[in-house]
Amino acid sequence: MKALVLTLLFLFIAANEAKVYTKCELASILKRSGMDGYYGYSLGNWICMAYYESRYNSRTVGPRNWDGSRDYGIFQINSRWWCNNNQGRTANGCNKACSAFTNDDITDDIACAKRIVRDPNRMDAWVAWRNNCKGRNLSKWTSGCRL
Ligand SMILES: [Ca+2]
Repeated sequence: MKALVLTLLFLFIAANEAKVYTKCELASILKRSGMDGYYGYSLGNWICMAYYESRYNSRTVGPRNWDGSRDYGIFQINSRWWCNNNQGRTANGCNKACSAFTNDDITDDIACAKRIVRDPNRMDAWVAWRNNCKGRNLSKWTSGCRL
């Protein structure tokens, strides 16, 4: 019985183990994906945004928003506008299931972030970016990284 409990506990922990990127790991991936300067936003903006949105955890699912939507993944992509979580209305602008934004492959998350920033709100779409990164000196977000 004890072994069973321990096994279940282990499986539970393993299933919930999240991929948490390091700052430089993410910086390198985003740079390779053409995010440095994308729509005029330097790399530091994207790293800073991801930090304050998800702490670089690709499996983050946010709490329910006022409109019933949720935010998914490393960039906290919203289910009302950008992905479908089968819970209420969605414009599904990135034409994706929200679950695609909670795995460890952030290729599609990056593609969706590029789509989001092309909208008139630009990076203001990310409240955490607006509150913590916008207009600031962002050099620390890429410092110490070999890019
Ligand atoms: Ca993904």
